[in-house]
Amino acid sequence: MSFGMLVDGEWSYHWAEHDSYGNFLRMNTKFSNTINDITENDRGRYYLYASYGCPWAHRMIMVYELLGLDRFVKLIIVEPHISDDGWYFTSEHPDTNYHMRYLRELYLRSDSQYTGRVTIPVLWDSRDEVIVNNESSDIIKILNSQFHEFSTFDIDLFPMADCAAINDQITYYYHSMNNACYRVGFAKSQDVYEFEVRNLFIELEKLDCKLSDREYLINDQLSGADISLLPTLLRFDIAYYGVFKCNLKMLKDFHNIERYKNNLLENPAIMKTFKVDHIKSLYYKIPVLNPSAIIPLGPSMAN
Ligand SMILES: N[C@@H](CCC(=O)N[C@@H](CS)C(=O)NCC(=O)O)C(=O)O
Repeated sequence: MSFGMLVDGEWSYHWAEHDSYGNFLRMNTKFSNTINDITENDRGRYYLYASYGCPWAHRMIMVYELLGLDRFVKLIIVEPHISDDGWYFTSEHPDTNYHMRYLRELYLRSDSQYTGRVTIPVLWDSRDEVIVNNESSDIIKILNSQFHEFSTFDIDLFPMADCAAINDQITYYYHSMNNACYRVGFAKSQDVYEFEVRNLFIELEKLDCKLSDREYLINDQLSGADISLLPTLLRFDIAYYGVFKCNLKMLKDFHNIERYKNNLLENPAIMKTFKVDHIKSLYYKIPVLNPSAIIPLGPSMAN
C-alpha cells in the first residue's frame, strides 16, 4: 500500500504523481487564500498544522519560531509518518484543536467534497473552520507580513526592497534543489533517475561556488530565500543521500554549502526546529522507497 488522497470527499488509496516516463510530478496545492486585517481579537484563532520532518512545513516552522508567534498562533505537529491513511495524530503528537485522528478530517471540515492531496503545512482558521492556505511559500509570507504586528521578534524576512530578488531565489531553488531531490527520489525509471541526479549535483556545485564568499543568499541578511532552501540542505545527508539515492557526494563534502548551513543553524530559533529523528522517521518509512521501514543509525553528523 502507498499514499492516498481525497477524491470527492472520500479517501482513495491512489498515488498519481508520475507521468508515463517515470517523472515525478508534484500536484499543486488547492487552498490559496490570504488573511487581511488581523486584530488582537484573533489571538488563538489561527492554527498551523505541520511536521518537523517535512521540508515544506519546516520552512514555515522556522518562520514561526524566528518571529516568535507562539503566543498568537498555535502550532500542531503530526506524527512523523505518512500512513496509508495519510498524516495522523497520536497521544505523543495530538491534535489539541479538534482531537482528530487523521489530518484529512481537517480538510473535510473545510470542504466536505475536497479532491486532492492531504498535505502539510496548513494554515487553519478555527473561527470560520476553513483552510486559509496550504502552500508553504504563501504561508511564510502571510506569517511574515500579516502576523508581524503580533510577533515577539521584529524580523522581516521579506523586506520590500529585496522582495523580488527573494522570490526569484525561492522559485529557482524550488526547481533546482527543493523539488529536485524529490524528482530524484521518486523517479520511476533508471534514465529519469540518472538525468535528475546529475542535474541536481550540477546545481549543488553552482550553489557551492555562489556561497564561497557569502553567508546569505541575498545581501548580508537572513531572508525568506535562506529559510526556503535550508530544509532541503538539512535533509540531504541524513535522508536524501540514502533513501532518495542523491549520493554522488555527501552534502558535507561541499564545504561552502556546509559552512552556510552550519552558520544558519547557529541561530537558536532555527536550531530548535531541526529534529533529525522526525526527518528520518518520515523519509525512511515511505513504503515505496523503503519497504522494511528500517531507520538507519547513521550517518554521523560530525564533520
Ligand atoms: N507545495 C506544497 C507541498 C506540500 C507537501 O507536498 N507536503 C508533503 C509532506 S513533505 C505532504 O504533506 N504529503 C502528503 C501527501 O502527499 O499525501 C508546499 O510547499 O506547501
